[in-house]
Amino acid sequence: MTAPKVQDITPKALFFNRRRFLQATGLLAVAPPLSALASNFPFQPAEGEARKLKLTDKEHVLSYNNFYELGTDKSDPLRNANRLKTDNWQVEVLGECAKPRLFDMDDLLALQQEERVYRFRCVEGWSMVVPWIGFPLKALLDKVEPTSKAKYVEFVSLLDRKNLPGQRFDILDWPYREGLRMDEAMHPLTLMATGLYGEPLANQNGAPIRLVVPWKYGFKSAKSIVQIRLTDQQPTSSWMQATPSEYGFYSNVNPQVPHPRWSQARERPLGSLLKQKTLMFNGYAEEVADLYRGMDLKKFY
Ligand SMILES: Nc1nc2c(c(=O)[nH]1)N[C@H]1C(S)=C(S)[C@@H](COP(=O)(O)O)O[C@H]1N2
Ligand SMILES: [Mo]
Repeated sequence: MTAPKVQDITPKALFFNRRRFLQATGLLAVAPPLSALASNFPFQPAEGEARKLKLTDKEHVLSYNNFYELGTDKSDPLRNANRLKTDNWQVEVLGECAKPRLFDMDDLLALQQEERVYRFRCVEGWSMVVPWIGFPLKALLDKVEPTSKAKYVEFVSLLDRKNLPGQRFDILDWPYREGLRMDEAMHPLTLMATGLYGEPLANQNGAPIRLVVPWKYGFKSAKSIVQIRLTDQQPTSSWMQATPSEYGFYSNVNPQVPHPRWSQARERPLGSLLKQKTLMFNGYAEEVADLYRGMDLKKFY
């Protein structure tokens, strides 16, 4: 399989424009509702510099995964993908906010979907470039009106011990939990992804909705999210709980701070035999360095 070219996504761009047209003319009310199962999956294609990054082959992104609920080998999530049940999915947003609420997938897909081509770096040393589709997390959080006490956001993935084979073992303290500081969560780069390569997310990539935080190690990008909690206390992620000396709260990509057991200076892009240098904040320093001004990044790893 080869990476899609701009011309391949043109029909979807047209569909998107049609939707915008319907919105502008007030005709959307009579258009069919959006659904993850719909054959049309409308989004605004990525533009600008990001489009110039060389995309990782879709085949790698769909078959080389970390999703411990579906097994710990890289090939397990694809093999066990049908064990993840995504019907009637809902995401509960609650905690420090004025309007806590349950969102179903139609609510979430109605938030304007756009394509974002991001670098993605796993803490284990491999990397990829993925054309995600989704919406900024900020668009969702704004809907629930966070209070002034909302300093952090906790993400909780699906708990389904009956169906998810990995949850029969205490590899991690299930369900998988991750967290961000409020300003990180509201940052325009922070995405709730619903698709990749022009299609709804495959189960092994965290269907039907996952987080993508491109300047942090991959494990921060929690998959198959069912709950988002606004809190006044820094949440403890599943990885922090399992191995606090190796995994901190921030987990920003930083080639100068080695993992206790290996260097983070270089990475291997999936599909390539050669390694390349890892960039500070995974190449997003210009956008995010200000969030950490004055912090000792060795201490806040
Ligand atoms: N719920 C959940 N989310 C998860 C994981 C997981 O095991 N469970 N693995 C993380 C890790 S370590 C990485 S590198 C990315 C991998 O995403 P991908 O398989 O879509 O490339 O998902 C992250 N999100
Ligand atoms: Mo990872």
